[in-house]
Amino acid sequence: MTLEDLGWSEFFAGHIDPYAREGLVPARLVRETKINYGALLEGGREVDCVLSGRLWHEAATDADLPAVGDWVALDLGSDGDEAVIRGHLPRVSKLSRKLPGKVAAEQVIAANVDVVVVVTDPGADFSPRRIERYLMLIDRCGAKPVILLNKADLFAREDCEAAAEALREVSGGADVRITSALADEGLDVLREYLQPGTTITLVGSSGVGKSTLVNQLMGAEQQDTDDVNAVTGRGRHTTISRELVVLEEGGILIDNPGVRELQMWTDEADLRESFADVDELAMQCRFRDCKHREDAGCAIRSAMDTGALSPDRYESYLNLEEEIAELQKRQKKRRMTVERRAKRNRKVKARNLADRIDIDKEERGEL
Ligand SMILES: Nc1nc2c(ncn2[C@@H]2O[C@H](COP(=O)(O)OP(=O)(O)OP(=O)(O)O)[C@@H](O)[C@H]2O)c(=O)[nH]1
Ligand SMILES: [Mg+2]
Ligand SMILES: [Zn+2]
Repeated sequence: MTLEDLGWSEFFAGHIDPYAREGLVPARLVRETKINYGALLEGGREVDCVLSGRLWHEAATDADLPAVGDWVALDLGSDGDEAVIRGHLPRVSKLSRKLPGKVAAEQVIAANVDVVVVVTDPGADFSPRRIERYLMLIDRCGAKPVILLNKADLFAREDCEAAAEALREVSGGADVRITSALADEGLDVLREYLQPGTTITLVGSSGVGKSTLVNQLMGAEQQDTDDVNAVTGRGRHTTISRELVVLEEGGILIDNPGVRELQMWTDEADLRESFADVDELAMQCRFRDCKHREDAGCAIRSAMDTGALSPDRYESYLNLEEEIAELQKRQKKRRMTVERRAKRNRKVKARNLADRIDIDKEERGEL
């Protein structure tokens, strides 16, 4: 297995020299747990490794820490030593989202990905609005989006087609395909994208079949799926960590745990940009403060009447306004918390300093 098979390119080669001179070797992160990482070396050997204290301290935010898909410079040490990540090569792309919860922090789902496959089904998971949010994340990442409506074997053909049609309305030209991971139907689209050195990551709700798709493409049971879990009775969330696998025929797949709470790591400008066409319409409304609900002379609603704007997209647009407000509130709160903390730290430091002076005075017998 060459470095190129693992996704290495001229871009990364352009950053490795200073590390190579120190005897460090390039490796791609394939696994990430709370305590360590797994990395693939040229030739295909996988090693456990830990992050150097220095890299940890240098990372200003969690998003700066190495993630699955990243290229790193490894210190293999001598036999028996745990390998240490001493360098983190720049990324060509990163798929990230906001962390669950109310803290405005970014989480990198996968680094250096070329294609992001969003998996859903025509049943309970189906939600064009959620797909729209995924597409926004992917758009920021710079990767190519592909949408799969999986589990086609469980639904009538016309229901699958109708669902696919509804997704095509919001997909902005991205490939929307109907698949059955179980029956190995429609997976050719992924095989097409799986060229040697190309990295594909799969995202989507838990249970939609991401790991089953990976297994099919690998031609072997490698990733844990729901069935395994049914035996251990540990609920539906089967994939616990992000895992990168290299296929024998070429191509790289990153499986992900189901995203339960997809939140956008984005700002108002991004949100607005993704709805530029609707904004354009809004400027043609008769009233400048048009709420696009009951108001007379609303260009957005008349565009819906003529079918130029789909009701779903309108609904998303209305909800996104609320979401922007929410986002701003959270960001403001975070700013205030950070400021409060900084103030408290300054106070503590000042108090410690005062104590220190008192102790010094005491020692000198001045108090
Ligand atoms: N009928 C049918 N079942 C499927 C299909 N794909 C996956 N499944 C089943 O759906 C269940 C969940 O599949 P997984 O592959 O574990 O789902 P996942 O998306 O990896 O889920 P998480 O790892 O929890 O995010 C398993 O029981 C699969 O056998 C399909 O195309 N058709
Ligand atoms: Mg899984
Ligand atoms: Zn209007």
